[in-house]
Amino acid sequence: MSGKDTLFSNPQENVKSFEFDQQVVEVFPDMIERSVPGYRTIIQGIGEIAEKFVQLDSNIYDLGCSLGAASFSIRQKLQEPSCRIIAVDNSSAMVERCRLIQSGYNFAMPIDVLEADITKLEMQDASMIVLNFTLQFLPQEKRQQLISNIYSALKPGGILVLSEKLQMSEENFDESIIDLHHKFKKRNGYSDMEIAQKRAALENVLIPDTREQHFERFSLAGFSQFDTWFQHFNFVSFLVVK
Ligand code: GEK
Repeated sequence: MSGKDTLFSNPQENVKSFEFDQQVVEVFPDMIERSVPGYRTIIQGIGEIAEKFVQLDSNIYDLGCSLGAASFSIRQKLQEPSCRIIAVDNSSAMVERCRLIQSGYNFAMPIDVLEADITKLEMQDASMIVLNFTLQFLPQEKRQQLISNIYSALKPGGILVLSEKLQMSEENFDESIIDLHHKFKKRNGYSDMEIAQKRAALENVLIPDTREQHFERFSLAGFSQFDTWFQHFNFVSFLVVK
């Protein structure tokens, strides 16, 4: 059903800003797998983390769900009919395909796929909230409010899993890690031109924060327990407990 990502394989005179549109939906699984180091491990880990932390009679939110890979992993590990997964994305193309994919499986745990802006979403009674490579696409000034909303929506002992591309605090070090990431993409079949054009398309669209910025946001929201559970180059996932 999904194809190979060749979206940036031809030279473009003016590279347009990246959007999660129908073209991206068609190649999304290949794109994310070849671009994000550790993506598959993180998706699997999200299921394993759910098994440990999800509470009975609670909601699980997958914010910026794309095609629902994280929701799918949770549902595979946790067949709990008293819980409900709410998968949310504001791209109608993503939501439509996500609904199609998820409807093909018959799991005990119900899933609602919503087309909505996660910065305006009302959440409650949650024991797990996933932001898997989504926060980095929000305007920076909206990020604290979302993390604080997540804190309020979580039950005591509930968790946030936040995966992000990181910016290293020190400039030279950041450049070295970015170079390692680009070599990772090259090994996965992307050409130098594809890597450069994708980088240009993501400029001002994907804005990474430093680890310190993330930790400060968690503290400001009220969280006192958080740490990195996964990192590969500048791609990281944090486990944050209320
Ligand atoms: C995965 N989590 O495969 N409201 C709702 N959705 C949004 C918003 C917003 N304000 N802004 C961006 N998105 C997925 C991968 S992709 C990451 C997440 C990537 C959505 C956007 O439409 C896209 O589907 C998703 O966030 C980011 O586990 O492609 O690098």
